[in-house]
Amino acid sequence: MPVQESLTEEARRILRANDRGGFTIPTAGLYPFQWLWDAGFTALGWMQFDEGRAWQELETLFLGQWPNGMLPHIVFHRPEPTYFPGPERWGVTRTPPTSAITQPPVVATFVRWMLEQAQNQAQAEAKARSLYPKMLAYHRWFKRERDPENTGLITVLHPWETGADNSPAWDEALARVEVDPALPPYIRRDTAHVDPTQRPHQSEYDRFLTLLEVYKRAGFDQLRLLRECPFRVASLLIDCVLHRANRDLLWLSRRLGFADEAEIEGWLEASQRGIESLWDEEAGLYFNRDLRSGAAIRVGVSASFLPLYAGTSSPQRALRLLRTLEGWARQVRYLVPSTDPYSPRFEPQRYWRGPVWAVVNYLIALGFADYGYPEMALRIRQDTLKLCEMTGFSEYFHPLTGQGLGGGTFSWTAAIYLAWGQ
Ligand code: 2M8
Repeated sequence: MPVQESLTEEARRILRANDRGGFTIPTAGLYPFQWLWDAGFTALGWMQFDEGRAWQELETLFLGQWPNGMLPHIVFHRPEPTYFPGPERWGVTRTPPTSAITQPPVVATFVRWMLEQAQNQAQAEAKARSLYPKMLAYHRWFKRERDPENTGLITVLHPWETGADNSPAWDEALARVEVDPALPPYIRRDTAHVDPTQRPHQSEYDRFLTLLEVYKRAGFDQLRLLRECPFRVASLLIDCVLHRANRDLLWLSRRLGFADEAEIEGWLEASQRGIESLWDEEAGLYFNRDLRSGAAIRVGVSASFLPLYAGTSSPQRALRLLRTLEGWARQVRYLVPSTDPYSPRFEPQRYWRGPVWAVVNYLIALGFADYGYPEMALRIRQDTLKLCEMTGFSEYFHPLTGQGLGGGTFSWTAAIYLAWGQ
């Protein structure tokens, strides 16, 4: 399916309109700052028509990196009143202000791709070389502060870190977070921009905000939070994206002449083991894990297919995943719904509980292509492009009707259209 010229132009226009001078906001009003994994996808979009601007997106993102290596999920480059919680509520006294949690670490993988596809190789190599130590510090932080016992799985401390904020996978773990009776009052901003039926419930927001108070009380001490934080899960989105990012960091280390191979290979051995321990033979899927109870979270989500993107699956497991997704395809019109459409928790229009996300589709399709299933990869690509063509560059889409949901003129959706159209 060829992409439409006019829509390619429209997608570029969206990135330009959302450009705030060196960083791209996801969409005006609803998300007026720079988000970590959005910046990664957006850089891929910029790469298709302005390479210098693409590299700048990542350089700007790393301005928010903490001295301990952590790359925060939001960088508040400049004040904006339309989003909550902003920098005051996070209470991180750094310049630029940031949040205190991370997000799926897509960057090293995308830097590799950008280097591979750059027209301007000299620029790309110089940029990749200067980003490399920062990415290494970030990945070391994951290992040191979120998997100090080398279990092979990263401990995630907030649903926001997974990128899939209100996924049904987090329901029980989040329900165990007791809402802080002294939670400072707050006014949500998201529901002023988007129909509340497409956003998380208030009970979830109270817990999201309670977790911020927990971090502040712990002085953001990660090792202490690993013991004390009431929300602790292993997330396929984080573990699979990090595994692939470490493969690509290893590639970059060799390509650019750094000498970190042994260290990165050690991480990969552990995460290979960790991710494969999340397989469920009966369901034919990978499940997230509740790290407080140790139990599998037995609800299928789009991230359940990401071990293909990570590259940790065996061919047998890959085939089971294919069959599972073929089953889902009989229930919905557009792939890939963010929650198993057979699950009673499937809600086709509520944020991460059912709708289709172009960025996740991109990763899943790559995984199927890598494992020798180009038809499924093509189907996912075609569905994604069709959704954009039918209803525009929305934040997410209804898997049955194709209706565009959430915020409009959305950077990462436009970026995927550009990256996938080439
Ligand atoms: C959503 O998350 C933010 C919090 O980080 C929010 O709802 O306020 C998620 O979809 C996340 O994955 C995404 O990065 C962010 C910006 O697009 O929005």
